[in-house]
Amino acid sequence: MVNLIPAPRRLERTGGSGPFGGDVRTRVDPSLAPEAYTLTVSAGGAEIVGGGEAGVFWGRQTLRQLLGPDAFRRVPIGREPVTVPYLTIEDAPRFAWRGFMLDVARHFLPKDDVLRYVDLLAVHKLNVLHLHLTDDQGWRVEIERHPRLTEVGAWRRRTRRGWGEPVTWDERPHGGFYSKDDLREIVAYAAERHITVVPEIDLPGHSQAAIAAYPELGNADVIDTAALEVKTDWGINPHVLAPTERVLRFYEDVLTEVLEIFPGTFVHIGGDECLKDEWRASLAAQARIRELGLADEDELQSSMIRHFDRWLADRGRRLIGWDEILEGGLAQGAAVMCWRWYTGGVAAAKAGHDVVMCPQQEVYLDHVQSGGPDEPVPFGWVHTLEDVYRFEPVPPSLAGTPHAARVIGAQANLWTEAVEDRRRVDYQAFPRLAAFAEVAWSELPHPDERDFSDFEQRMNAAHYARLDALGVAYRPPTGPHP
Ligand code: TNX
Repeated sequence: MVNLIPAPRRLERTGGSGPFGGDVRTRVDPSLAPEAYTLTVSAGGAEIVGGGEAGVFWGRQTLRQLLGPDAFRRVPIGREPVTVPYLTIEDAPRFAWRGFMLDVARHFLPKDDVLRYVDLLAVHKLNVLHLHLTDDQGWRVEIERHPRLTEVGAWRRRTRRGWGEPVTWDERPHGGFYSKDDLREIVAYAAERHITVVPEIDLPGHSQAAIAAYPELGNADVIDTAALEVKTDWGINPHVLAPTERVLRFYEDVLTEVLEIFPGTFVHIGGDECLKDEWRASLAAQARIRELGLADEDELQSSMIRHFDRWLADRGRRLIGWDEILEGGLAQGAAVMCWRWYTGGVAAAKAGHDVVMCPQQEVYLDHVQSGGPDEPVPFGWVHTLEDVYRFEPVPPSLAGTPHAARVIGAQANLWTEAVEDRRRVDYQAFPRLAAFAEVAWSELPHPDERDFSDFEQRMNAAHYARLDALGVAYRPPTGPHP
């Protein structure tokens, strides 16, 4: 049986099957789209023709799935030869941006675990790894010009366990960070697999770890910023960056070093959940509003985002941010990552901005995957495997209009407030990331017409066995494991 995930665009069985001797011929045919490929398996071996090296690589991933679950082990375990079905596949992705966001700020994930996720994305033909590198609870990227960001900002005293009640605390300090070379290694490893790593430096909210390291970054005329520590619990935080020139310069330093590590086009500057109360109370912030001739605090945030939009554009890069960057006016070349339902993404697409859809109502992998009492991370709305399979990145208000092309892709986000280690990451990510990958890659029909039982059958017949061979601690289809 051929149980591919994600499903290819066109598959034709050419009759019969036979032992596979490992003979794979590859070539590039630039008349195909760069990520498109054709794969032919016959008695003469396998041939992969890719539009570019990326297409060849995705073709190899498909062939690997045809070789059976043991092809996903680190070394052969001697069950050769494998029998492969003879067939022709023509395949190409629906979306250019097929992303997965890993929040390594709330809980630090060691470098090896990140590299392993790069491999898991490649298996599923996902091509963007968005690393959420900074937040209130931790700063995870070494910045040589401002060493306290990691000396102080990468460590917190203790951690509030989970979300909601009951409140328990882990009294052990938690932390860690990636050296610049660690991140260069992750970027290079991903590039070998045709995956782009998008760094996120979240500002002006979600920045308490930076303020704890450098109190002058905060609103020191409103609160005692020197008393702030790296935040030890979760939620939306009133303590945000000061909207001053000095802070802009500091973050230019940070981004200069970030650009040295990450060669990709897009740089994510966050922009989400910035409470404006401190700015309302701050004489410095109010003076800045007057100086710049702005109407209000929303425009003040927008002026910061516009500043970095221009700054990045001058360096040949593009800004992407959470959909709050629409408030107070969106910077010219900015792309929007839409997490609050589809609303901001639709508005941005209609205004001619590129959009990545990742609504929290659909594809937040930190949310529970059943309504049962035993889910180990009891947070958020229920997103079952089937719910994720029925996620449609292009909402009805854009479908069939010229603006639909502005939706350059989709992303599944895994926040880690309550996700403490790689085992939990696996549990929350899988199997739902496999369903997401099919949504992002395959041309699926309207959500109501999607054949979830066919997807489920491919999962049960083949894909769980692949995940087993890969050592993924997924949520079993029979229900939660502790
Ligand atoms: C909202 S999504 C956040 C994150 C939280 C997440 C929890 C977004 C841009 N901000 O800071 O971790 O909800 O689901």
